[in-house]
Amino acid sequence: MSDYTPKPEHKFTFGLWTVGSTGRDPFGAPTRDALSPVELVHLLAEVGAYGVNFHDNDLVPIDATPAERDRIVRDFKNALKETGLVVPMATTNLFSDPVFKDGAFTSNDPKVRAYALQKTMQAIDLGVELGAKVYVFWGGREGTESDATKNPVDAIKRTREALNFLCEYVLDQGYDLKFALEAKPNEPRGDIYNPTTGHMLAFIETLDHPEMVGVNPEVAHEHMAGLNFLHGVAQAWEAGKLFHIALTDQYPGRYDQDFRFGSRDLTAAFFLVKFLEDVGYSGSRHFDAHAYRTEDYEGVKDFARGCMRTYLILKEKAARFNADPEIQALLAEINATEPSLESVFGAYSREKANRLKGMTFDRVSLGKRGLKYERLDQLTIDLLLGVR
Ligand code: XLS
Ligand code: MG
Repeated sequence: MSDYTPKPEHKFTFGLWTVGSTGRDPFGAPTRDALSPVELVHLLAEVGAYGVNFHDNDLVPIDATPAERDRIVRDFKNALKETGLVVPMATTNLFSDPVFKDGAFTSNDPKVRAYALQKTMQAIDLGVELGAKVYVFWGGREGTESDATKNPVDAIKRTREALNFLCEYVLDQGYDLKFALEAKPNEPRGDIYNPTTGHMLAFIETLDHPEMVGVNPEVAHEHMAGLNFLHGVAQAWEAGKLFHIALTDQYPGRYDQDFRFGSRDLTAAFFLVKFLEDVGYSGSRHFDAHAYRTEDYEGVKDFARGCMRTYLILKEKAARFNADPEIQALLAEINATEPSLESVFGAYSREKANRLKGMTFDRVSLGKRGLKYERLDQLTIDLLLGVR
């Protein structure tokens, strides 16, 4: 029996807002009393997490006085010291307060846009003070219900201007901090700009400092859009842009369910974990989900333990997949090379193009060949179901 105990080297993190969720939803009041940030740090330490992330206002209320801020930060730092938890990531709440009802960086009101910049700089200072090396931007309110209200090109330009400004701020302060942009197609806005990781990746290349900016893909958000999460993550990784990742679970086409990691689509979770482990992703495994509304705080601990346990079980399954002789033999067969064709691949040359044009391919027999993918997939399922 393997040991599925979370350890610091697994880099399992949770947001204050995740285990701190009180179970409020659009149709119902909280089912749990709010815990303080210090209590949440102790809860996370008890379940074996490595780190804790926060929005500025998860820690310091939006209307706190400077003296209150200092006391809260001091208490939080003490809790971190007592428990050994670290803060790898921080972010800004640019969505809860009514001032952001029409967005922050994309608001039509210049006063709101300026306030959003001010609030984000202060939140960056707070995150850096507590040790964050990654700063997430999730533009929950950066969108519309009616496209009569906002010009989408203006929205993109405003977002770019804000991120360029904030990159320069980080450089000017000499902070060691990278930005990770988190996409979501909708909720709380009817539609949110840059709705998928793919949109974000394209947008990043238009910034003044693309090297400082990557993505924070979230399982639930891509599944809401009906997309294959692994493919978006792989594209981000291949582009050197996977700065952070948000692990949840979600049925496609629904509201943002943020279920316990691996609780809905085990196969997708398996291939995701296998990918992260195989490529050697070294960032946080951040669980951006929350416990069912039916739970008390014992249930919240069950939720948090479950996220980490499932990750570790799937990590073990990935190692088995990689060591399984039958699976590996099939993969070797599927990926067999064709020495006679190697010289036509790679960089273009006119000579190669002419050679390729002169070749004959047996299209019909190529089309008839069975690829054994059914067998490979069933072996994977057997392995996942524990009968292999
Ligand atoms: C909400 C988002 C949010 C971000 C951080 O859907 O997932 O929690 O991760 O602002
Ligand atoms: Mg998230």
